[in-house]
Amino acid sequence: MFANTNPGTAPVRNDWTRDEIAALFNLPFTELVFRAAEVHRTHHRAGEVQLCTLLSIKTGGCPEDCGYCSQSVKADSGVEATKLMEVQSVLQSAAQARDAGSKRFCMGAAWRNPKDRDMPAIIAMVQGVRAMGMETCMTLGMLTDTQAAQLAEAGLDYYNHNIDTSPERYAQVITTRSFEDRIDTLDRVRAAGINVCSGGIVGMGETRADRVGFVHALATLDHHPESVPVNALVPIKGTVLGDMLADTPLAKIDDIEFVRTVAVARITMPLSMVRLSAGRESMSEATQALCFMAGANSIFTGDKLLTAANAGDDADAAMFERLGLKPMEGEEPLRAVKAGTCAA
Ligand code: SAM
Ligand code: DTB
Ligand code: SF4
Repeated sequence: MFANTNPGTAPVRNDWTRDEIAALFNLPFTELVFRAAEVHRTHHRAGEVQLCTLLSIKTGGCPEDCGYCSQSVKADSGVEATKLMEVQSVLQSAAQARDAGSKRFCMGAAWRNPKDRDMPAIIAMVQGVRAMGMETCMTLGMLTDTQAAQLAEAGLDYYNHNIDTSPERYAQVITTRSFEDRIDTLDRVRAAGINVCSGGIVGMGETRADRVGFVHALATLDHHPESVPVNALVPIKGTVLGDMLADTPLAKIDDIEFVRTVAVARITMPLSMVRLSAGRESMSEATQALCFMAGANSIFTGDKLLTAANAGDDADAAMFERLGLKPMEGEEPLRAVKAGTCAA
């Protein structure tokens, strides 16, 4: 499988086997990061990282039981449930994000699925944020075909819907929906012509084989997600997984294994944006630097994610300065084609 040593002419593959992905994970660390960096440089401007901002437009009270999430009604996390924000307040936050240098605005709602009565406000948010010149992303739970079409019509750039972990482990993390439900929504989003954003969480006490299965599930989709967030679990007190990690600290994933996951995502999905998402607040700059070397090219800025703390703009500006990184102006600049052979 490694016969083609020129990543510039390597085809974008959707036929990865689990053995091949496991072999990537098993490479000596520096070799793995080197290969990922080669792929990264071939398809992206490696010194640039996209700045994105997250906003929770509807927080808490979610009927789903995702074991990592502070917003589930099953979690005793102290997060209070709110109503859907007013469109104007969302647009105000978006304008602040744009003024702070963000190029992408991601809006998240703690829903199993949006209700049809919510759609006019959601559509107005997408249109308003787009009109500010930022890329838009929404994550609202499961969608019907009609809702996906409405979001496409509104001009939504990306829909985020994570597979979160391997198909085998899914039911241990979430019981109120299935892995297949997740794939069905991704198919609807794709069919509606919206870019797909799908990734997951590393560090939930899963095995290496689960991380292989997680990347495999994404890298064997007919079209790779254009955007792949890799979150490090933020252990939140009162959630099943947050409490489990507090009791068994040895289950915490080590930084090198996290970087390996980023690198394998980069190699197997060469054209995708790989987003270093949640968990940076407790990550050293050295680990983040390794993630950027291994192909991550997006971060969430600001001091809050949806409910959890984030690194903060000052810390990020200082890190960019120290590492010589530049904020990305336009997205995916070297991406020539979306599928098929990519001779960059
Ligand atoms: N309700 C929608 C859904 O589940 O698709 C959207 C919001 S949900 C909070 C978006 C994603 O955030 C989840 O799929 C998960 O990957 C990530 N996430 C949530 N809580 C997290 C945590 N404590 N640590 C890391 N990632 C987390
Ligand atoms: C994603 O994969 N990570 C973001 C975004 N998509 C919506 C969310 C991270 C949430 C972290 C936990 C919290 O803030 O509650
Ligand atoms: Fe609800 Fe999304 Fe949190 Fe799951 S991850 S509990 S669906 S908000």
